[in-house]
Amino acid sequence: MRLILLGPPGAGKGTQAKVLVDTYGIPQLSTGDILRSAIANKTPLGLAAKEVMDRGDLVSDEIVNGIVSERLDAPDCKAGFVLDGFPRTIPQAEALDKMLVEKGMHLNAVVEIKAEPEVLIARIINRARESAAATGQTRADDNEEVLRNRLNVYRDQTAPLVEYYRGKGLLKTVDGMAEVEEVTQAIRQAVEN
Ligand code: B4P
Repeated sequence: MRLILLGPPGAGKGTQAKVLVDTYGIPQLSTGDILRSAIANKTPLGLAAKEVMDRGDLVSDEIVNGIVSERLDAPDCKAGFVLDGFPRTIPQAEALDKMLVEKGMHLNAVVEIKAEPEVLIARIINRARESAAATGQTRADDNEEVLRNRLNVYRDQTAPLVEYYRGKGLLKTVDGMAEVEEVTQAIRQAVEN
């Protein structure tokens, strides 16, 4: 099973990817998690990405494409994967198409998780509150001002991927505003049909 989860910030890509890992026994490839881990470890990649991510902008296609290409070569990706947060631009999608051909792989489905902006804002604010209460820390990009920029970036740079994948006959759309379990069921139904 080779899947892409597409959707605005807070739609539940990360939440659902973790469930799909257990359901299908495939790894989650989250570019957001990989970049945050590089920032935490203060690697050169992390130093380059931090300022961009803190503003809610996108890290360069070149950097992210390199990360994904390398990750797809790992043995655990042979049987499949769920891409969470990649691709996020048309050039990233085109680069992914090329990588998959070179690696002899193909996608089974691209799942768009849809949710309204008010719901997304409420979820992210809630995540920030819960994280602050539990650990005393929040993601630098989990505040309302940066989130509004992330939503604009999604509309301008990522939303065009919906038509890109519809054109390839791969697109499945699910309602991301339902309960987590219901969204999981909808995704399973969409990709298994
Ligand atoms: P990401 O890490 O991808 O994260 P995200 O946009 O916050 O979203 P996600 O949809 O995963 O939300 P989640 O499940 O956690 O990106 C962060 C940044 O990294 C980007 O802004 C960019 O700078 C950089 N980046 C990443 N990939 C890149 C790329 N390819 N190119 C360039 N830059 C890149 O859900 C959010 C909250 O909602 C959680 O608290 C969750 O519990 C809750 N929730 C989820 N589903 C719910 C439901 N059904 N009901 C109620 N609550 C729900």
